[in-house]
Amino acid sequence: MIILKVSNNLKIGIVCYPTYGGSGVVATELGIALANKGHEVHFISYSQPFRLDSFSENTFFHEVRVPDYPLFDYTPYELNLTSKLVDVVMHEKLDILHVHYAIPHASAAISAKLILETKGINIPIVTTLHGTDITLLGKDNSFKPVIEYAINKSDAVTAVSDDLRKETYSHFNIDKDIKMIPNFIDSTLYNKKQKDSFRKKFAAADEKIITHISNFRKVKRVEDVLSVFNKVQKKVKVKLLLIGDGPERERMECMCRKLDLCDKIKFMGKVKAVESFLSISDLFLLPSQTESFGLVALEAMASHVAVISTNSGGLAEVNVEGVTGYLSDVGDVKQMSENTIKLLSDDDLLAQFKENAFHHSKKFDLPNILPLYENLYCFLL
Ligand code: GMT
Repeated sequence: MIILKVSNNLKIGIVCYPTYGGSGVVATELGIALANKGHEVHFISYSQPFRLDSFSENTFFHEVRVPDYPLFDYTPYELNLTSKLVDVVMHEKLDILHVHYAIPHASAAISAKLILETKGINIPIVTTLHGTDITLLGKDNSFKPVIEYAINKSDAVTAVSDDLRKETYSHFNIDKDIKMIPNFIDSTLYNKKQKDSFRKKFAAADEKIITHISNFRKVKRVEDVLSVFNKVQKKVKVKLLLIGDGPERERMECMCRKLDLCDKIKFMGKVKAVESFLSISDLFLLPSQTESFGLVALEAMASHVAVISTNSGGLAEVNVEGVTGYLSDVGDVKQMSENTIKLLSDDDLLAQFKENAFHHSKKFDLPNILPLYENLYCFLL
C-alpha cells in the first residue's frame, strides 16, 4: 500500500461510545495518537470517553446533552447527536468525521452530512464497524435498513477484521468497498512490569494467574471462564482475576459460590488501567460466543500473556493457534481446560508462548496502523 504523506494537520471529529468496551478504547486511542501527531481532534459523545483522561492542546470534548422532556417515552439521542455534529462541524470547521459503530453514530453522521450540504458544507464521513453493530444488532431486522443505509452512504467504511468485513457483506446489501484496518495497541503502554509486591496481593509465588476482562455480557460466556478455571485449579496452583462488570456479574458470583471457588477468584470490577493486571498475568481466557477482533486479547498479548480463546469471529486473526495460545470451538470447555493445563504446567512452553504473543502483538502496534487511517482521511479530502 502507498502511504500518502499527510502534509497538513487535519481537524478530525471522532464519535464513539464513551463506556468500557473495545470500540471506545480504539476510538479514543486513535484520537489521542492523531492529536499527538499534530492533528486537532474533537471527541463527540454523551460523556467523556473513559480512556480520555488527559487532554492536550489538540484534544477537545463535546458532550451531547439529552434533555429530559416528559413528552417523550424514549429520549431521541440520535437527534441530539445529529444536531451536535452539525454544530461542531460548522463551528470548529472540521475536515472529516470518523464515527465508530454503525448505529446510531453512522446514521446520525449521515443525517448531519445531509443537513450540512444544505449549508454548502461537504463533510466526508468515515464509518468504522466494530462488531456487535453487525453481528448482533445487524441481525435484528428492525435495525437492518438503517445500518445498510448508513454504511452505503458513508464516504469510507472500515472493519476491524477480515471476518467482520465478510460478515458485513454477507448480512447486508453493501455497494461500498469495506477496507480492513485492524485494531491496534500502543505497545509502550503494555510493556511495563508491575512490582512484585502488586503480584503478591493476588497470588503466591508458586501460583499462576489467569485473567479474564470483559463487559460481562452474555456473548462473553464468562460461565465458560469459570468452568475452565474449575477444571484447571484441580491440576495447577492458580488464581483467577475477573476484571470488568456487566449484566452477567451477579450470576457469575453465584456460580463461583456454588463451585466453592471464592477463595481462588477475585472479581475486581471495572478497572481503567487493565495493563497493571495484565502485566502480572500468565494466561488470558476469552471464550466468547463471537468477537469481531478481541482487542482485549491483543492487549494481553502485548503484555506478554498467552491466550486461550474460541475460534469465532476475528479471533483467529489475533491469537495464533499453537504459537501465541490455543483456539477452540465455542463452548468446548474440555479442550480449553486441557490447553490451559498444558501451558500452565510447563514453564518453558509458557515462556515461549508469552514471548510469541508479545512478538505477534507488534504487528498491531500503533505506528503500523495509524498511517492507514491518516491515508484514508487524505484520500477523501
Ligand atoms: O465486545 C464488546 O462487548 C464491546 C464491543 C464494543 O463495541 O466496544 O467490542 C467490539 O469492538 C471491539 C473493538 O473493535 C472488538 O475488539 C470486539 O471484538 C467487539 N466485540 C464483539 O464483536 C462482541
